[in-house]
Amino acid sequence: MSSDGPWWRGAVGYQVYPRSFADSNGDGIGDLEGIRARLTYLSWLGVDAVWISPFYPSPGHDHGYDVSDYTAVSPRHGSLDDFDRLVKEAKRLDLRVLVDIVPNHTSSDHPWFREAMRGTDDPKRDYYLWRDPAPDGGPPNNWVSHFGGPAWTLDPASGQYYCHLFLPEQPDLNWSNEEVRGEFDAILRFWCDRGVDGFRIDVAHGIAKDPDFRDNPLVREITDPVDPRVVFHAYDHIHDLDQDANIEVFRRWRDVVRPYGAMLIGEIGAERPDRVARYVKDRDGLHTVFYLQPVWMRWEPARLLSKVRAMHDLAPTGVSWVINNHDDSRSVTRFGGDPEARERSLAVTAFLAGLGGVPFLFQGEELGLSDGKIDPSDLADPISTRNAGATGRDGSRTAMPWDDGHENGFTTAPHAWLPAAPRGMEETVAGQRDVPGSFLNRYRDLLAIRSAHPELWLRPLVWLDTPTPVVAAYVRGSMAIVTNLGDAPAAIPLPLQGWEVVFTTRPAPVGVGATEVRVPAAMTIILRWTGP
Ligand code: TEU
Ligand code: CA
Repeated sequence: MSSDGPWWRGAVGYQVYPRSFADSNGDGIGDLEGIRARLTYLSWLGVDAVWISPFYPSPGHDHGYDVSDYTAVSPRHGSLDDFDRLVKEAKRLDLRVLVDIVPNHTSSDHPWFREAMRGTDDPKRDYYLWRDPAPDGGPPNNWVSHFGGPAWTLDPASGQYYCHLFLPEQPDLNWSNEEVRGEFDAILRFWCDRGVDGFRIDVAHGIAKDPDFRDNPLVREITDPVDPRVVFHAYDHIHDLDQDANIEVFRRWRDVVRPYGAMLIGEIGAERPDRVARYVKDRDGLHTVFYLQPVWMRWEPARLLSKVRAMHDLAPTGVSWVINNHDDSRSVTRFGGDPEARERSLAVTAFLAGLGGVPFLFQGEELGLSDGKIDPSDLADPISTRNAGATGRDGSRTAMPWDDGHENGFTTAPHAWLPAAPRGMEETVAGQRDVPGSFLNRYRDLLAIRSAHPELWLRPLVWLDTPTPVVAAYVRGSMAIVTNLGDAPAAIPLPLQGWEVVFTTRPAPVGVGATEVRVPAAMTIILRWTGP
């Protein structure tokens, strides 16, 4: 990391899904104390910041993304004292802590919603989005929930519908209400005062809604009515997502966190890079955005490279780069599911590592994990439990494999909250940590190289011409990153003579000639110019 500029300049983040990281008290559910005890591992790995997915009180219909109290810790995951201890240990290790803030919706168990349900005159009624039925008595418009069915549920007592872009148990807040805005200012300050270094903002692109609640246009045929994501993506979400008013809210948040030096990272689920870039381009709202296209993709290397390049060029320091998170299949599974897919994942990560912004790993990505294997009767994600036959998000959420003991060292309970097939020793931290050249050590080496060469994020980036769209290369100062995501070796022309290879994602020989470099398939290399 550099001492110039904000703390996150040059940093690398790591996402912890708290339910599945480490269980300290043997109840099968990961907790804050489990995370605290493993921070030395993250420090050894070389990450700078840890983003912890929600650990707040929650009925758990969406595994914590249905929050019933924004300023407390769920007993399921520990206590505020545990949180304070975690922050203290993080500071000792020079790690930053980011918490996940869920402003689009609360849990239906949140006291605000319980009050709002008392009737149309309740002072909290306007904290949420209520509409009268359509003339036929049905939902007020055609908006659909991400998790299946309409985005509206009828409250029989008042005869009105409330809006929910996710589960009926996740009613959407009304962000045009000034009091709602004030509540969140206080929530952000609460966590900043407790020592957090920033926030990952859930569904940041969804909080404001069209004031007239107009229908979204249907733009694609609904090919699979069982899969809520197929249904959701058949609409162009011009009225329920990505409204201009979102950006205004984040300008206000920027003012709230400025005195603390805290970072705002938005989860922006928009598809087009120009729409995503809007949230960071004026440098007065969010600091960075998650660009999710690489998390949603199967192995389409040419498309991946062109999307990423477009996103980078629109926001050269404004992207938190990810290829994995808790919402989709792991990249190793999406990229083919075999050992070669692991190489593809690491090659993509190394390519992203020099693009500026803040790269993030998702727990277990550094081990080269593919999706966990779960018995269909144990599936827990509402996408599968509420839509028979749909593939949910559980595959990426199985327990972190620490060693080859009982439940891979995650818990002493008979099994984890999300039971899954055990992983072999070679997939665990213990099985890779002391093995030079292991997948884990290659990740660690990549992070060390990045940190040792600040030019990789500080110097201007210049793209190089490449022979095919599955190859990309750029130079930053005296460093160059060349990626070959094709299935065959590629020769890439280099400017100047005198490059030396400082890192390769896989242990394969690289031929550096006078005017070009030959890179094997599914591999990224980092070069340094040492003079002719
Ligand atoms: O996910 C939001 C989400 O579903 C996006 O990935 C989606 O594809 C995009 O918003 C399209 O609009 C977040 C959390 O990461 C997820 O775990 C939660 O279930 C969800 O919000 C609801 O809180
Ligand atoms: Ca526990």
